[in-house]
Amino acid sequence: MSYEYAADITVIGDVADIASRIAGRIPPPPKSDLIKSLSASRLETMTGILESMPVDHHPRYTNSLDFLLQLNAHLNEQHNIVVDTGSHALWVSLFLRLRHRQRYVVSSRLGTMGFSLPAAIAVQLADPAKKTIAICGDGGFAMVGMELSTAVQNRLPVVIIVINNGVLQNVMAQQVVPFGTTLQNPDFVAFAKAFGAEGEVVDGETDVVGVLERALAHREGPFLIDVKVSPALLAPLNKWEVA
Ligand SMILES: Cc1ncc(C[n+]2csc(CCOP(=O)(O)OP(=O)(O)O)c2C)c(N)n1
Ligand SMILES: [Mg+2]
Repeated sequence: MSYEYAADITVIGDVADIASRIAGRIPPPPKSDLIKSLSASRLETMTGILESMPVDHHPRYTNSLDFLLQLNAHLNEQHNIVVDTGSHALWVSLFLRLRHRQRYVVSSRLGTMGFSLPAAIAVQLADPAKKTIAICGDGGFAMVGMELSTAVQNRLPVVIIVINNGVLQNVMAQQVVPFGTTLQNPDFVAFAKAFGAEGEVVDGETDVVGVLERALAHREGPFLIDVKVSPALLAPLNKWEVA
């Protein structure tokens, strides 16, 4: 409460309960010029991103946008989604389409790297009828990868999507001279298999749909997808931060 800004009125309780009680008392906000300009600038930004995306596909890499567009087509109301912290989270917040009232769990302003795998384990335990999808960076996954052990022991069918760009990109993009932000990663699929989980790589030559179908159909335990992304592909908002 009042973590960053002092609140005039503080209400503590269940969000659904509070929101439903005050919903009828608040007049709908006027479509102010500010809101209109924000939606216009969002559209402009997204169009700019789409137009600037490289169209030639690199055999070693896919890109976050291509992958998310395919993922969108496979997610439905049977999936809960957990997102980590880093530039991959910017791609997700812009391009993952939530159309089915899926639960979407983030650490939000806390910005906790390594959040998504343990959180996905908790969500999977709390809502076992659905499948939990964790989306994380290679840096964040490396912080908590040992948690795969818990997921395997409990046969939790979580899907862990590691957006693997070989860098701590969210930090690197803000450095004038890159320092301490490149990662020498293990083979994440071999790592997952060492725990008894399943795993597959997605690069520029992979049949992404095939991998997604196998991952989403897998019921016996965790399935890790190692999505190889170029370290040079900047996330959409980084350019604003360094400007
Ligand atoms: C526990 C923790 N340590 C450090 C940070 C600062 N931080 C924010 S994003 C980031 C890099 C994330 O790298 P990665 O997980 O590979 O995601 P990418 O930005 O490459 O998509 C860092 C170090 C943080 N948010 N949380
Ligand atoms: Mg990374």
